Formats: sequence, structure tokens, C-alpha cells
Amino acid sequence: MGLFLSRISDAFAAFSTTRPARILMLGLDAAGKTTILYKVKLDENIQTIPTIGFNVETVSPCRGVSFTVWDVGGQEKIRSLWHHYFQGTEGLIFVVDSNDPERINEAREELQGILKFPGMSNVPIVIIANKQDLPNAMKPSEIIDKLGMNELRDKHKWYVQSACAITGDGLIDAMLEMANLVKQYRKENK
Ligand code: G3D
Ligand code: MG
Repeated sequence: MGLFLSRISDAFAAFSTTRPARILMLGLDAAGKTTILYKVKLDENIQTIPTIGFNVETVSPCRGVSFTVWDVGGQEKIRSLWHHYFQGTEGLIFVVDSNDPERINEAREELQGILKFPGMSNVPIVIIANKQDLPNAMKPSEIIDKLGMNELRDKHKWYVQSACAITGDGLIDAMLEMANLVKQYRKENK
């Protein structure tokens, strides 16, 4: 096993020894979610379930964590279906294309909308500021500002990790941080 895969495997082991953590990974289309799933080598277990109006990718519980992934944005009609997937969520990974300043406001609106759903009101959040390999990518500080992260401090623990899904840079740190936040969340919500 390569070093990256062995380290990502350790990161997943940090999630849970008792029951798999339920993580949602959301973001606008083209943010890099599917690339992340494949990079962390859960590909052998990725199932794509075409639901009316949106495709949901799920990774079956393994190595302490399960992921459910879909594209958000411009889908008002099918939002009413989302709550099924929100139930029991213990962490949100929100992936942002740092190289797309034109859609950062849309990303902010989607994120803020997701957090209004019952069950999502205090979940921990890891923002993956993806595509940092591109020369004009917004820096994490700018993304924190544009997403309005500081206004969420009262309700949510959050962390912003810069990443490049293609090389895998930042993904291990993002997963380790999510594992930490999930553990705290479980303690506080027992
Ligand atoms: P999604 O699942 O969130 O919709 P994808 O996004 O994973 O399908 O990625 C969308 C496009 O962005 C893909 O390019 C993918 O290769 C690219 N991408 C993902 N992560 C990065 C990154 O960190 N850096 C760069 N430069 N590109 C990235 P294509 O061309 O296949 O559409
Ligand atoms: Mg995808």
C-alpha cells in the first residue's frame, strides 16, 4: 500500500472503533467531491444511486466512516428529499472550488441553506478549499470570509482545509480534523 493510502487509512481509523461515523460530503457540482472519493480510494465501494432529480454517491460503512455525497445548487424542487439523507448526520464536509469566485456566493447560500435543516443545526463542518493547485485559487482566509464562516461560530465547530484533490494534498488533514470534530460532537450530544 502506498504511503498516502496507508495514511488515509489511519485517518479513517481515527473516526470510530464502535460505530461508523455518518458523514455527508456536499458542494456545488464540479467542486471536486467525486475526485476526493476516488482519491481516498473508497472507489471499490462507491455506489451511485440515481434518485429522482439527483445522483447520490454512497460509500458503505468501512474503516470507521460512511460517506454520502451529492451536488447541491439550483435544485429547489428536490430539496424536500434531502432530509432523508440528513438524518443521523454527524459531520458535514463541504467542498468548494477555490478557483471559482463567480460561484462562491452560490456556495455560501447552499451551505447556509443546508444548515437550516433540522438535524443539521449544530453539525461540525470541514470546508475543503479545493483546487489550490490552480494559480488564481482563493486562499482559505478569503473562503472563510466569503462563506460567512465566522457567523456560524455559535452553533458549529468548523475548520477550513486547503486541498488539491488530484494530488491528495490536504485530504488526510481534512479527514483527521473531521474525525476529531465528530468525536467531540458525539460526546456533546450523548
Ligand atoms: P463533483 O463531483 O464535485 O461534481 P468532480 O466534482 O470530482 O467531478 O470534479 C470536477 C472537475 O474538477 C474534474 O475535472 C476534476 O478533475 C477537477 N478537479 C477536482 N479536484 C481538483 C483539484 O484539486 N485541482 C484541479 N486542478 N482540478 C480538480 P474534469 O475536467 O474531469 O471535469
Ligand atoms: Mg460528482
